[in-house]
Amino acid sequence: MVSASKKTGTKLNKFERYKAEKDGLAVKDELEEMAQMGWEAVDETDLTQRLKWLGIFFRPVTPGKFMLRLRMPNGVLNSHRLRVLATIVQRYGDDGSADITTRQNLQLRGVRLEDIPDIFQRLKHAGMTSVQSGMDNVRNITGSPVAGLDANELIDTQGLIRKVQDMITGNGDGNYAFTNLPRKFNIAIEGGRDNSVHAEINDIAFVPAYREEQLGFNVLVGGFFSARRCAAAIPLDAWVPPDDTVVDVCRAILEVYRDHGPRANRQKSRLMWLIDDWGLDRFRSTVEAAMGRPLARAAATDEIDWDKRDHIGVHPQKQPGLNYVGLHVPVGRLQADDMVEIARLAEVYGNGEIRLTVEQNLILPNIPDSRLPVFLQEPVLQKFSLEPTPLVRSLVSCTGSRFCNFALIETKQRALALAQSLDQALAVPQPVRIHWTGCPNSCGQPQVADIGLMGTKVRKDGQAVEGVDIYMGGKVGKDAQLGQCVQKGVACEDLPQVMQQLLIDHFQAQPREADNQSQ
Ligand code: SRM
Ligand code: SF4
Repeated sequence: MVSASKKTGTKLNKFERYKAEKDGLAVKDELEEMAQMGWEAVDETDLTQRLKWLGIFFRPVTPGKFMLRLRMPNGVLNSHRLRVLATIVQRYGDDGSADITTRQNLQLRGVRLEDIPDIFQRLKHAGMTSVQSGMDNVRNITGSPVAGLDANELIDTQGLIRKVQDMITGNGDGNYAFTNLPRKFNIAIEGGRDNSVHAEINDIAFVPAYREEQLGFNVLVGGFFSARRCAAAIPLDAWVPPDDTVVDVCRAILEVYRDHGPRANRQKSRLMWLIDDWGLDRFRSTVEAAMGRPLARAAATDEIDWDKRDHIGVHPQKQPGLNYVGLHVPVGRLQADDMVEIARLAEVYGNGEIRLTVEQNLILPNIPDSRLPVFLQEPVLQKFSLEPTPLVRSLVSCTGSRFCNFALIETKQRALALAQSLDQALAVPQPVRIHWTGCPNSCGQPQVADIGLMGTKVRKDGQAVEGVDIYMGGKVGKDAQLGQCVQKGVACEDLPQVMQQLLIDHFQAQPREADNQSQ
């Protein structure tokens, strides 16, 4: 591997400098010591930056109470794992909780550094890892949450996604080959027809496509969101069969990005900036050289031809007599008791499996028809509904100011309260996907929403108050496209009226009073 400055021939920014001084992954060997000395005594760069290589995030908003970001390849977990995670957060009382993320992953809250060595032992015994889940690493790899269950699926991606994760993370122990990328990196592998993964917003995405009657994947590259620029992924003009070639392509692209990606300016370091600089032909041929063999040209069309589903409610599986049931988890937040209860439901009614979705909800698969009537009476379904109201149903929200120091506004609580009150005020004929994000980093993906709300500060009556920029026009599933900013600087306290009008004007919503009068 070449050093970062030699790779680019440019002056290193402060992130590149500290990575060059000591690789982030190296803190793995210092964890016991850090746990013993206490977080206040840990070197500042190790504390606030390098620990993220292990998925441990110092939260300036709640010092001493860390966030632990896991990896959940394809969003798949099971009751045993969920219980292990519940017992971890349980010990932190009111501070302990978990969030389902927009990359169908889990983040634990309230974690203390002194407990990390023990927590990591437990994760390892349960076959889980949090390694390389933050900073300049490859994030959780997403796939269809109904992989292996959906009768209309084309390719079951679960095995491939695990293999790609194992390649990148050294089977979960950490892999120095990919711990110093120029920036974060996202990979998605879609096996269904509805683009459940938002392929277009990933640095690499595989989407199903037939080439010469063989089923495989077309490859897209360079999609990303950042405060400075948002770009949809573009075709690499490559097709791969659904086998180890997928792993090889990921490895080759990561090597090319690692060795040649721009590192001078963090705002211009994502993969698309390299592709812009080189042009697609040079990028593609360098990837081929890294693979040591040519790539097949892309199939003319892909098989993404469905609108996106949200998976909420009861759905028959391809296995006769079995169903998957999507539970709505309001803004993705789970308490320890919820996690224990969900693990119990998965075992009593299903086969112990649990899936997570990029809409921050969860799915319990493999529930036989015969057990459905009793399952549907379970009290916890009052909280995690199978029939949420239309605006609550499709709500997504990033972490916001409660835990994230980048946040310009509080998101999750506000998002839920507003959706609930709008659902009461309006009859909305179909779900409207509303995504909240607390700052321009776009973790809550406002650009894929029907209505996206991005946190900002606005001036109202001479005061700086919390507000949003409004995005509209995001289309998901077939012919996905990114939404655009349509209105800037709306104060949050004015949002109920503004949103009400948008829903009436663009989504056929009717005020409930009028609704009642017409009956
Ligand atoms: Fe994100 C940074 C949360 C998905 C773009 N993101 C952060 C940090 C780590 C900032 C920090 O240190 O506080 C946030 C942690 C807050 C916390 O305590 O939870 C954070 N991002 C999240 C999550 C949890 C949002 C959620 O509530 O679901 C998502 C975790 C996914 C996961 O499991 O790994 C999350 N972040 C995303 C996405 C969406 C996606 O991947 O589909 C994006 C936009 C897509 C992309 O990256 O291209 C996203 N996050 C960012 C960025 C801007 C990246 C850039 O190139 O500029 C940052 C800031 C950065 O990296 O400098 C960021
Ligand atoms: Fe934090 Fe901003 Fe990401 Fe929300 S969008 S989690 S506020 S970095």
